[in-house]
Amino acid sequence: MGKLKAIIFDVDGTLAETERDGHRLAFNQAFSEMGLPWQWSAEFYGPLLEVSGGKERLIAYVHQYHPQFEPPVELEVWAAQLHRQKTKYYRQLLLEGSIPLRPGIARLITEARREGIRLAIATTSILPNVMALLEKFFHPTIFELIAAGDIVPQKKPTPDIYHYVLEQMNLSPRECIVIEDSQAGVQAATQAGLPTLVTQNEYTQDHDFSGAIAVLSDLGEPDAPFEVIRGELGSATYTTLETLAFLQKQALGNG
Ligand code: XBP
Ligand code: MG
Repeated sequence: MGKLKAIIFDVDGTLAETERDGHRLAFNQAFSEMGLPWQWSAEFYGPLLEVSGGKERLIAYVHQYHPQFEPPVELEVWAAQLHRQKTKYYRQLLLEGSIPLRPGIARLITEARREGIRLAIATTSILPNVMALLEKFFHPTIFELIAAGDIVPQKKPTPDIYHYVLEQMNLSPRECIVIEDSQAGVQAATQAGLPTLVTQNEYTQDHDFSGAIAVLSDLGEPDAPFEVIRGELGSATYTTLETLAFLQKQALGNG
């Protein structure tokens, strides 16, 4: 036991910069459509990400910034309606092709497939949004399991989604590595006992990643090396399966 058998990927902020250029803009479009004068700037959106899940984030925003707001129906019902419109806009943005994959993602997934490593997704985004991204860039069947949104009762930072993936795929945490971009994601994965590599981004660079094995700027490419924020990566300058196995071994040694 301990050989690397599976990679579990977070989606938003990890596979692509979907938050700033996708979810945020889609919310703004939905606000306009509903005649609301609310618009989230890229800067304002950062702290809102502390709440995982689009519906949950919207409700938290209303409570904090518009406590007097009186929706025509119960707040949860109204938020679900607005979120459905937001989903429509988000999918459009992805299909238009304005959001690329982050460095190294496509290369690593190709290598993993070639070597028979099992692949899974663990995200708080709802399934239609995840599928829009996966369908654009991959054949979604390359992911053995896509665990998304409301499939578990509680979203990250609780470990529920990772427990679900391990159970469904009959894997031990020691056989996997997780790639995440946020503190909530690291907390969720590490509470499930999973070794976790972080590729941070502009929204998460100040997060506390203390449970992670290593923190990188991104996965890197042969001609565009990653920056090591924290961790022991040997002589690697971009992430390969060998790098992941090296990191996983470190995590098992410490665990
Ligand atoms: C990130 C999230 C999501 C998205 C919005 O998820 O917190 O809530 O911002 O998604 P992860 P929905 O990093 O786990 O992929 O609107 O689809 O809920
Ligand atoms: Mg994320």
